[in-house]
Amino acid sequence: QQRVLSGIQPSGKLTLGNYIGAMKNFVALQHEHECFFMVVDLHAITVPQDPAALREQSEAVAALFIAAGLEPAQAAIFMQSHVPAHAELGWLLTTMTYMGELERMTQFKDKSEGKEAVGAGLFVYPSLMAADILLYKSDLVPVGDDQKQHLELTRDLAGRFNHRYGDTLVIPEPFIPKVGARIMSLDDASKKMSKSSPNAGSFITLLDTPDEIRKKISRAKTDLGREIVFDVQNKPEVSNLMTIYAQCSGLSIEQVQAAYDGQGYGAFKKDLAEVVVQALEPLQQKYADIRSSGEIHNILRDGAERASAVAEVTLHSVKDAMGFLPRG
Ligand code: AQP
Repeated sequence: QQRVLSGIQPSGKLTLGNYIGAMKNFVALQHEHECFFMVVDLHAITVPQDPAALREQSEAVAALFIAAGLEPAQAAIFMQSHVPAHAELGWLLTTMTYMGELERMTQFKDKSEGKEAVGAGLFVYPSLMAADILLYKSDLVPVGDDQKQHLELTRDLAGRFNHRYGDTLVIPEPFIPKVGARIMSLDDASKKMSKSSPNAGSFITLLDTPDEIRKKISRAKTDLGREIVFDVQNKPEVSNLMTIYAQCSGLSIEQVQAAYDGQGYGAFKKDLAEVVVQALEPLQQKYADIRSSGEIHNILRDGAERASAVAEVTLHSVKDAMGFLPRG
C-alpha cells in the first residue's frame, strides 16, 4: 500500500482553495492508501500568530478534516507539534539545504516581499516541509499547485541524503489535481486565493455563512464582456469562478460552460453562490457536531501516536546513517 502525507497550516480560516486544491484529494485517497494528514502548526508560526487564535484555528482545521470526510479509522489525523520528530528532522535537513535553493522559492519571495523584518523560519520552511514528508517515507503528497516547488526541493533533499549517506529516504511524488490546483483570489485572478489575505472579500472560507458567501460572490471581480467562457488567458476571473462552480457541483468545466451559454454574469454568479452554499452545508453541519462533541482531542491523540510510531523509526535510521552516537 502506498503511503500518503499532507498538511494544512492553521494560519487562518480554511478557504475553498485549500478544500478544492488539497482536502478533497485527502478524502479521495484515504481508502486506497495508508494516510497521514496533519495540521502543520510549526509552519503556521513562520509568520506571527496570536496564541489564542492559533489554538482555536488548530482545533478548527482538525475538525474540518473530519467534517470534509476524513475518517480517523482510515487516516491518522494529528498536530505536527505533537510529533517532535518533525522539528528534529527539520533541523537535520536544514543543514543539508543550500541558501540558493531557499532563495529561489517563490512562496518565500511572496511572503517576505516588502516586509522589514522577515523571520528565519519563513526562509527555512521548505526544509521542515521536506522533513514532514520524508519522515513517513511518503509515496504521494496531495497538494495544490503552489506547493509544487517545495515538493521538488523535498525530492532533491531526499536524493541528496541517499547519495551522501546511503539509501534511507523515499523520493515522493506530488499529487496535484487537474482542475482546481490553483483557485484564484476573488478580487484579483493573478493571485491565488489565500487564507491569510488581509482582504476577507478575496476568499471564501469553509465556514462562511450563506449570506457571506452570496455577498462575496456577488462582489467577485469579473472580466470585461459578459459571456461565460472558460479562457484562463483572456478571462481569468470568470474562468476561476467556473472552476469553483465545477468543483462544487461535480460538473465538468464544459458542462458548466454549456449550461450558461448565452447567459450573463448576473445569473451565473447567483447560481454559483447557491452551488457553493449547498456544497458547504453538510460540511458545516458536521463541523458543528464535531466541535461540540469534544471528540477532536481523542482523535488527535490517537493520530499522534500512530504518526510517532512511523516517524521515530525513520528519524532513528536517518541519525544512524548520519553518524550520530546512539544514546545506548
Ligand atoms: N488557492 C489555492 N488553490 C488550490 N490549492 C491551494 N492550497 C492553498 N491555496 C490554494 C493548497 O492547500 C494546502 C494547504 O495550504 P497551506 O495551509 O499549507 O498553506 P498555503 O499553501 O500557503 O495556503 P494559503 O491558504 O495561502 O495559506 P497562507 O495564507 O497561510 O499562506 C496546500 O496543499 C496548498 O497547495
